Amino acid sequence: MKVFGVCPHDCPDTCGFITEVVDGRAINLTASPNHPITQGWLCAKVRPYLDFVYHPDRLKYPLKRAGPKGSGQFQRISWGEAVAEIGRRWRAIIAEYGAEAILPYSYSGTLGLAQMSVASGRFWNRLGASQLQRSICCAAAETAVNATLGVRHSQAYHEVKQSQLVIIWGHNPVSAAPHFMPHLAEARRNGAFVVVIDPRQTRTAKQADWHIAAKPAADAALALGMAHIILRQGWQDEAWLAAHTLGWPELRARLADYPPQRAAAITGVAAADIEKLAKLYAETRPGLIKIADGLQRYRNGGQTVRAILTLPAMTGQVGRRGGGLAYSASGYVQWDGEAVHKWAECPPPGRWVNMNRLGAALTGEADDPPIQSLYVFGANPAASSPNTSLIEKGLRRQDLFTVVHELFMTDTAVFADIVLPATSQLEQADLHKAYGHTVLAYNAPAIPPLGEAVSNWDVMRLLAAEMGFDESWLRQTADEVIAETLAATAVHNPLLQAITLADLKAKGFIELPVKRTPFADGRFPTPSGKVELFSQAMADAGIDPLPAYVPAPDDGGAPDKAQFPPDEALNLISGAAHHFVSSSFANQPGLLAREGEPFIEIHPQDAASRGIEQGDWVRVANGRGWCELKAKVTDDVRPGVAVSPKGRWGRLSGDGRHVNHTTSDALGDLAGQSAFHSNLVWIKRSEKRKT
Ligand SMILES: Nc1nc2c(c(=O)[nH]1)N[C@H]1C(S)=C(S)[C@@H](COP(=O)(O)OP(=O)(O)OC[C@H]3O[C@@H](n4cnc5c(=O)[nH]c(N)nc54)[C@H](O)[C@@H]3O)O[C@H]1N2
Ligand SMILES: Nc1nc2c(c(=O)[nH]1)N[C@H]1C(S)=C(S)[C@@H](COP(=O)(O)OP(=O)(O)OC[C@H]3O[C@@H](n4cnc5c(=O)[nH]c(N)nc54)[C@H](O)[C@@H]3O)O[C@H]1N2
Ligand code: SF4
Ligand SMILES: [Mo]
Repeated sequence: MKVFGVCPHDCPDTCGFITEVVDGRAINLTASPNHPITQGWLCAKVRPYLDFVYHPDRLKYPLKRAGPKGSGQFQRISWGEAVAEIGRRWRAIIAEYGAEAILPYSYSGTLGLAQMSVASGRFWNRLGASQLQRSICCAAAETAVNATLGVRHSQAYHEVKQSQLVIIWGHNPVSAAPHFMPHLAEARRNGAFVVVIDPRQTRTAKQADWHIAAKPAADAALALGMAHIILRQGWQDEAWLAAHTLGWPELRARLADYPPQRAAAITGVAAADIEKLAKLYAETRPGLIKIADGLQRYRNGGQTVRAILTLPAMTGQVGRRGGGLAYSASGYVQWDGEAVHKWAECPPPGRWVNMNRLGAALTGEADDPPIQSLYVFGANPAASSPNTSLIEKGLRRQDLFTVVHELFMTDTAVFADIVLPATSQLEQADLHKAYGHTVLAYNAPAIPPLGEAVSNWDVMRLLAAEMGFDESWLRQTADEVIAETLAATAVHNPLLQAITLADLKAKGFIELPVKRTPFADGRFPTPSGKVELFSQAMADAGIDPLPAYVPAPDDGGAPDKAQFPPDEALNLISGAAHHFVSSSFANQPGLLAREGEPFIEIHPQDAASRGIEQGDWVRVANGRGWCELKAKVTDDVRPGVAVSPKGRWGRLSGDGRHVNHTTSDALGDLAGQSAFHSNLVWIKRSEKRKT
């Protein structure tokens, strides 16, 4: 038997795959040959997917804690016992503190409609739990793009072949969006010039015609410096600006603040190079600027994205084939909010907890009421969320009742009072839209659940029954949830109007009939109907309505200075690892072997001044915490910058720690965005660990 499936992981490519099943066991998993994005190949992470599904460490039964929190001592219990215990504890918490003392925490283990979106919505609203502000990844960029263009629409990957210039700005598609790369290669063969702007010489930068290693968090100054030059030279498209933008006169005045010398001082890019880049961008049409989310994980990330958007607007390239901005396609389909959350039937009581502040929230910041129970699924905050030391402190609280629903005994699950076993994508049904493209795809269950694993949505149904909730929308199967949401969304979204669940099941995937070039009609769903260079909505919210460069400080402070050499701090960037997806897969032996030991890249100058040699174990520390990593001395990073990819599990590292013990839980400038890379660290050779 062959079964159509969809990769559920947090990746814009949302690939199609086919599982071959014999006697209830998956024996082969291959790329969908005719999926328009996947085109017959899977990335290095998901090719060995059956090793992940059948990993001997898969959790197969519910567990109850049988030792101190975090000790990893558990005993097996039945599902009946687990659900009854959760109900008993929650009823007591609700009686004493109210349901808002319960916090659900989920994010990107799967991106499916039923198993993530609806499983994070309906039951929790019915319960009246605290709302989670889901801002760990892309909140600032989404808010910035929506405020400026009105919606997140992007051309298809293959349309890059129309571009003569491609600026990949703070994005590493070789690792993070691999199916874009063959199209970029073809664009280059057609003569396109490719620029990568990144403080690190990434795998993507190594393939570019020009790599510009700007300082971290300085991109707004680079973009506004380029805009200043374009204006000075009169290269802007005044007619387009007059017809299609709001706030050009105000922005024009603002650009006086960004002469090339100032932009050069902020960015560390020579003024001559900024001049050259501005000229290249203004003269090479069409020119595509492709961004993702890495470059906005700073305290100034929202303004950074607003500043970059001035460039396609000034040159009149928004809506031009092969030009404009490629960010995200997530705006084409927004699942009907009512079907997902049932907000009208169960209005949320109103307390929001920012997911980036989990440690702070658990240790007192959320005090009305205090959080007495945490329910984690599809997320691994003790590995992936910022300021892990504080999260661990919260998870150790004796009076916190923690439930973790997982496939593996993660850094988070090890702190749970109750662990519930989760199905993998091969064992559950779901519907997937993508944030990188517009193919909608259905994932059919291919094999029965391993052991007693249960899917996220099916656990919500069990918990609803335990809590005595009898709404029909808490009893539906995943397929019924999908059919209802699809139909409710189609009422207001013409792209879905002809599509049914039956079609999706029969075909596996359906390409949505989107227009080839976004904004080609010159219409923007902003309040003014124009590209909002000036945003009144932002002004009303007390935010600078014009793009600006604002510094992105880290006030986390230094570690005990007496123990560290007196050098300057380095700015530590912790973006995507090539062989993991966040912390997912970072326990797979084959992928761990390919990624190598947990490392930190530092520039030879910075290594020399600290007496650090190639391969030394180093201690990386600041006021929030520390971890030990192996030094890779390399000029792939600029002086003053260090790089250590995200995703490692403390449980699998010699020191029990990882890079998020150092990262900041301060919030960015828009929408409560995470600021992982606004992270100053001090580094010295490890006294304990030798190579
Ligand atoms: N292999 C792999 N793929 C992934 C993921 C993964 O963990 N591994 N994660 C997935 C997720 S959750 C997401 S959100 C996406 C993210 O996709 P991307 O945004 O492409 O990934 P990142 O590596 O976070 O960031 C991209 C680049 O931004 C650079 N950068 C950091 N700071 C700055 C800066 O100040 N200026 C500029 N110009 N560049 C900067 C980093 O060095 C990095 O190379 O990828 C998804 N895909
Ligand atoms: N230092 C640093 N940290 C970062 C970032 C960074 O740039 N730097 N980027 C951040 C970003 S962009 C993101 S999106 C977050 C992601 O952070 P998270 O959303 O926490 O993602 P993961 O760490 O991959 O953890 C997902 C967990 O879900 C589990 N899982 C998978 N499928 C299912 C399922 O169907 N059901 C259940 N119950 N569990 C499932 C997996 O086993 C895995 O343990 O990480 C952030 N962390
Ligand atoms: S992680 Fe991305 S590239 Fe790899 S199979 Fe999944 S969707 Fe495709
Ligand atoms: Mo993300």
